[in-house]
Amino acid sequence: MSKASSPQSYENLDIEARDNGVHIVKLDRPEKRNALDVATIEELVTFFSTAHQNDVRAVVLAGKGDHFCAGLDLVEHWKEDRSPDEFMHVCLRWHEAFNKMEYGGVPIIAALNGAVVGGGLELASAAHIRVIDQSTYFALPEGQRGIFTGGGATIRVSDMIGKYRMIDMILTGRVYQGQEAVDLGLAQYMAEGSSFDMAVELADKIAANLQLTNYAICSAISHLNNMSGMDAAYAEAVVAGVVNTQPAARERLEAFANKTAARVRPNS
Ligand code: 1HE
Repeated sequence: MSKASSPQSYENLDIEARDNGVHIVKLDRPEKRNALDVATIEELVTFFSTAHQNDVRAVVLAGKGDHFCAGLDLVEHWKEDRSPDEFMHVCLRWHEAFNKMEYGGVPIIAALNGAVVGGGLELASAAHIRVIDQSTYFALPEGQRGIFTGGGATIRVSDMIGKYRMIDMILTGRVYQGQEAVDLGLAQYMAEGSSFDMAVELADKIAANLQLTNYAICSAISHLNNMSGMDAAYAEAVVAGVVNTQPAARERLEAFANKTAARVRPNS
């Protein structure tokens, strides 16, 4: 078992390390529909801050029970009766966790079922790949609850579906699901069976890539997207300079040159 999955460190996450380096990370408060309280966010910060150095090769992020995540723990928030600066700091810890996910270099595949709402959608949107199934539905109920998004929906959800669709979701509570959700960009895959099984299949495939290549894909692309075109082109060349000359890539290039590597073919 890797350090990242040391059982005594986590109470709100259930973590299973598999032999190929894929880690299954499950939100573990199904009785509260995996609502994100302060303790869960801190565990996400810890896990994703150390995932790369702990040799985690890919993560399947899921929720226990019938719902991926019900968003902000509204009961905790209500009971704490937070001041503005206290809640600002709560949100900054969410950003810490979600930025570690998006920029941390470890591929994250979110296996989404049931409700993926409010902060649950913000969490899912920090993953690199989202897989849904027939049970999954997305919403931003903040408008109805008298609050606002604080975990990056204004950035990542509007990036996925466009600013005005995101505004509509939060203003009206509109729910998206099924193929429509995929077509809009809320997820890349719709599983015929369970989203979890499909996410594991994808993670196994991804974990077989070279780790430095995956690191660049799951870190550099997000950074490059924040830059001006000129700077991004320059930085991309620097990243490619490092990644495309890694010694481990030579074997794969040689296999291609020797015609033993698989060719790219259309889907049958
Ligand atoms: C919760 C939460 C929660 C459930 N915080 N405790 N998010 C929302 O507005 C979504 C609120 N939740 C729901 O709409 C529903 O709970 C679900 C659709 C997700 C699930 O429905 P259901 O019928 O299966 O469960 P339930 O009976 O509503 O809830 C079961 C328990 O989970 C119950 O606790 P119990 O102690 O009474 O058994 C609920 O209180 C608890 N629970 N959702 C706390 N969210 C950084 S800003 C981000 C802003 C947001 O995320 S806003 C979106 C908030």
